[in-house]
Amino acid sequence: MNLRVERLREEIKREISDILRRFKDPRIGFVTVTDVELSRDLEHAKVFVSVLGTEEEKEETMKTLTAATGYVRSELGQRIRIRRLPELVFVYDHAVERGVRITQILHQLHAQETAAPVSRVATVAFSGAGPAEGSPPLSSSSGAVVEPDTVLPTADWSGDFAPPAVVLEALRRARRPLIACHEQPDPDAVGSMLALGGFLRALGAQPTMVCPDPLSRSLFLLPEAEQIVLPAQLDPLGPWDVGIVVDCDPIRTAAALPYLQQRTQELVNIDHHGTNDADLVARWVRPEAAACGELIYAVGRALGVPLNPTLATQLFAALSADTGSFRFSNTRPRTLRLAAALIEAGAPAAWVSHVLFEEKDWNYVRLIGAVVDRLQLSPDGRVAWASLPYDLIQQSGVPENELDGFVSYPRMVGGVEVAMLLREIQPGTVRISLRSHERVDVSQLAVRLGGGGHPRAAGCTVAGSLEEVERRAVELAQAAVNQR
Ligand SMILES: [Mn+2]
Repeated sequence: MNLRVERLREEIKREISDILRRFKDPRIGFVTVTDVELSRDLEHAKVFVSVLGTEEEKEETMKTLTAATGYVRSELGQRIRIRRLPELVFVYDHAVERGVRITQILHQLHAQETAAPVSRVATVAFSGAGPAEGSPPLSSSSGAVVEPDTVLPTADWSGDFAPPAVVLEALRRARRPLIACHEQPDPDAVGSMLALGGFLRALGAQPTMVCPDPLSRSLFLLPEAEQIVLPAQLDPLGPWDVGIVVDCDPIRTAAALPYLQQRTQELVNIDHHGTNDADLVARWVRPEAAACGELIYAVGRALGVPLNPTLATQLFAALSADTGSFRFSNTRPRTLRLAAALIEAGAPAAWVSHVLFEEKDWNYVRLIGAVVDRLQLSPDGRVAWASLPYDLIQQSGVPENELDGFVSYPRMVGGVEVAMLLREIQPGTVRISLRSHERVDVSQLAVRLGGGGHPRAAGCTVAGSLEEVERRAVELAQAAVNQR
């Protein structure tokens, strides 16, 4: 991190501490700002806080802080001279609490004058002998109870996915891996990238994670997301040995691809898109996987790395996003078993669902109105779409990387087989999100338009005016529906 950013981070931390100290709201308990993390584009800042008090007091304080975010930011704006102040988000710092708890356990042990060593919490291995489901929580011989949220059942439920040896060998060899995902990242891409980075770090590697586009606010909230860099920030961080592409064809990392090709000795590709036909030696593509995160989990397991709440949260976000919160047809029994295991390992399911899928900002909710207003339906009622012109998107204030979700409105219409959201991301360039209900393979539609994806969810970016591209996409979709 450069000096200017480091200084800004320190300044934000100091000023927010001071603003909170002067805060006279009785619902705010004893708050300490423990850390501040800035996103690489300086658009967002995570403000980590710890709160002294009961669970209820902590919860109340966090709610109040969240409600006061706008006020704190405007106060901050008066104290810090910067062209654009990052958006703030308050995050409860569990790490501090865990640290306190470990200290307490150590104190207890000391008081008992026990010489038995305490193993650090959060290290229950994936495989090998572990507690059977339903067994009592792990406890050390001295009686210190290991946090129950770190226990992972070791039933052999993910046996369907075994990474090929060539992939595992490349990952084990990697000392300085460079991990990349696709443009317009989604939670599966980011969660997969972060978890893989965590697994490799546990093996002693120093991974760099790069995303071609900035993260949305909700993605930035995922643990460790602040470590992800933009392609323009890569140079001083190299060199690397192994390049790893997750959740996409290497071509889809367009902006980062030259780095991967030029600066790494070998390329590994882990993906679940059926349209991924990259010609690589170390390639593992399993379209049956609901999310790339499912494959990354299998990688971690095969590498023998212990799971912890951070990894579980990243993987849960991946799984949850690509299954539409476990509602889409790719939700299989094994998907839910993996989700259950991740929750047991510490993934906060309700929080992930809330920040990733429910909570939207004011501009976003207002744009829903415009999207619904622009819904169109084919005469036979099987194709529904909405087209968003460039000016509308600009005026809405909603970042392009958050628009994909609006495809759920045409998809909602009963009887519709193919749903599309078209948006003009630049004059003359249209991005399309495609969804199908149960028969049409929209990944094939996307391929014909120069994109790719899954049978039920795909996307592409097409050159042309919004009207032209709309006409072509609707024609293709209608033809695909008629064929069935
Ligand atoms: Mn995916």
